[in-house]
Amino acid sequence: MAVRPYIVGNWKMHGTRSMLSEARAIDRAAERLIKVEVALAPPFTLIHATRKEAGLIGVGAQDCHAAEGGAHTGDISAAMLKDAGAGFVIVGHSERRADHGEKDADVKAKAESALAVGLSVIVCVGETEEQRDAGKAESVVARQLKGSLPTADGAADKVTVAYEPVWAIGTGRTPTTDDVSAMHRAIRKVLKDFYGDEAGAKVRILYGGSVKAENAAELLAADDVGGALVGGASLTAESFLGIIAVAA
Ligand code: G2H
Repeated sequence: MAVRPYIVGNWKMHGTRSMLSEARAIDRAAERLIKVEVALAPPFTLIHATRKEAGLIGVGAQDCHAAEGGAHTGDISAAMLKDAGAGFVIVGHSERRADHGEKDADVKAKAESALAVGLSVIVCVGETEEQRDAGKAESVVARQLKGSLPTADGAADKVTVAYEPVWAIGTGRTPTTDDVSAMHRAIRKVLKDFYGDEAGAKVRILYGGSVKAENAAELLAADDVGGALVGGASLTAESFLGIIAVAA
């Protein structure tokens, strides 16, 4: 595991203001857990309030539009996220790719837009079960990375990759440690080819997909796992802090 693991909670489409107490509790505990970098990505509606309530942890968003602004009803730009207090944005989550038809080029455009306003990005990649069964998991993920990663100057310093096998998301199923290790090694190779050896070596690679306190130790021990992107188990302070405690 990385020297200082990065544990990010993705609240997805969960959370009203009543959940701010969970963010506060996570933030208070994070003060003691200096060995772990902790962040939350609440829904857009809670970013500003979470930033105000939780001053120590990172706060980010789950998506942004690629355009700087304009006639895009219902969308949110990277600059708006920054203004609301976000420090990072997740792009290319498989739920966005599936629900909104986002392609690698869209994900890349969003990542570039986020970097342009000074946000960091978490770029998500991952294969479906069908692709894994067909022996294509690594080639699919490599293709997603090459198409989705931003290329602006200094991009590698602001990018984190999250490997989330689609079949493991919210299902309770997880890959074996060997499978995670093999994929993270493959992702590292792509990152070095893409950004150069030095810059590509520094990019953090998170694992995501049904991470909980009970399986976190095993998943975080796999090769080149720099932390976790956590969905369901980040919705309460108790379950999220259980994972953070394992990572510390
Ligand atoms: C994967 C993950 C968080 P969960 O999507 O991004 O969610 O932990 O619920 O599988």
